[in-house]
Amino acid sequence: MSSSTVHSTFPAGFLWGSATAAYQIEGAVREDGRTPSIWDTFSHTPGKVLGGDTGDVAVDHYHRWRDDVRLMADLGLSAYRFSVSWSRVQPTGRGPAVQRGLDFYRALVDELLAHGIRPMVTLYHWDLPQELEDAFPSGSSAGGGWPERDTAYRFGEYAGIVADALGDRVEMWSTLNEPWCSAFLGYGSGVHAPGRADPVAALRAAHHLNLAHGLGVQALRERLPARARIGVSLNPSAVRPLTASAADQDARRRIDALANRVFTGPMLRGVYDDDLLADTARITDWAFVQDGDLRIARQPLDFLGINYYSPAVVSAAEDTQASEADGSSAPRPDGHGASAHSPWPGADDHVSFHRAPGELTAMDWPVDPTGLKDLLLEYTAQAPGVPLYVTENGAAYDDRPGTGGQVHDPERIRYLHGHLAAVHEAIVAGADVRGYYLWSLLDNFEWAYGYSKRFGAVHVDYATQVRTPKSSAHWYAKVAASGELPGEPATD
Ligand code: GBH
Repeated sequence: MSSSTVHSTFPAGFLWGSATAAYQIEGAVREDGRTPSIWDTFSHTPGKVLGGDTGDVAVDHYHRWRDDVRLMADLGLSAYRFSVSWSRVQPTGRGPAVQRGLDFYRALVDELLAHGIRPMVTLYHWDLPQELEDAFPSGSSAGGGWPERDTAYRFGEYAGIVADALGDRVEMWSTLNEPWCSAFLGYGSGVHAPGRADPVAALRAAHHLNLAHGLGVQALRERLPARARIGVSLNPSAVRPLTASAADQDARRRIDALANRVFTGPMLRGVYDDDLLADTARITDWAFVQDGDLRIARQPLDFLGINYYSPAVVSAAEDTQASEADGSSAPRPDGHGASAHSPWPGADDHVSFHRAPGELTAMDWPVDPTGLKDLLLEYTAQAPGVPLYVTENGAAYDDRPGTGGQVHDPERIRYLHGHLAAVHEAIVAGADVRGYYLWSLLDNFEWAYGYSKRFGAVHVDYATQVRTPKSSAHWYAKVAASGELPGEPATD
């Protein structure tokens, strides 16, 4: 590739940020009127999270937010993406807001702005108030939550509450983080909260998340000043066929429908594609989609957020023996490979998953930045004129402090370098990418993996809560300060 003297210069004004999510960092789960979310319940259910870890304390950000903002300022970051805990600001998921909950986020935002850091608020990063999951609006015996239409309307109201509280000081708003995970890991495979495993519930959840997104955008538009920028963060799958055969290409098409177009269809085009409806026809007739829903889901967007970690490789279904042989069917808590239940309604008889080539991170996710470039160019074509942000990208490695206390993480520097180079290549090829949010600012509660996986640019000693920027944080700070990516990662 390029020699170390060649630098890639990012556009002026490009945002250099980091990202977090409420349940992964805040802790203080019983303070100031907060009530349990589905992740509190799930993490306290034995066997659901590795090591029995919970977000009860997490990295204590609810008390250490001032220090954490200082950390970002010291690193010279210009942007920060965080999520609001719904059950902290509207504990039952309906009715009046709790002022102390809102005050926390107002103070956080003011501190960010005082340090010249632009906040992006994500309204929903997977932590539904438990009371909404327990509500049975249509008399369903399985439970409420996202499979129920009412939840989408509750989200619209909640969006209005947060907009009223923060709209005078926050410009960038994202409705949902990765609705695929909420729907298909939460209600399909059950490896995420609320841990239900029901393919129909997963598809209903996907639809009601699309509806919630639309209602949320409407609520924000009604309240926010014209300068506000409203979007959504998706985790599109960079899905590739194993071979060029027609059968493998059809497997790719199926997963593209279930991973990507199930959200971008309604949100960008106001439709569920015919092939998605046909592929899932044996499971549901989609009667839960009511007249007008797709018009609501399709709202003009000011940006699209792309979260990317790793590509996926699929083929036409093989016999089980073959897929076991390449390790692709080992049970994993993130939806990769076969779990007891599938996150791919209707696709299992048709599709096999394979590990993409490349070095593996501590999640066993292959490192392949070309997937990010491909997605940025694909969504440039799919949403012409809509600016893109990489709202999450990063990697887990087994980081430990050395004898001097420093945390040396050259693998993460290489990962970030490769992916930032891919972003730059996409920009050169015509993608309008306006910023990059590293996942994550801090080591934190990595969902079903608990505290066993460290994604932070800043190391956290969970026993003492001491924060130590890793070498990748210092490296990223230099890139952010100069707006230039060196030709080689320079990991020492
Ligand atoms: C993000 O999820 C989350 O937004 C963030 O909270 C989390 O901490 C971070 O990433 C790291 O995990 O196509 O079946 O093979 C990303 C979760 C990881 C879910 C890859 C889909 C592949 C599923 N995604 N996974 S599959």
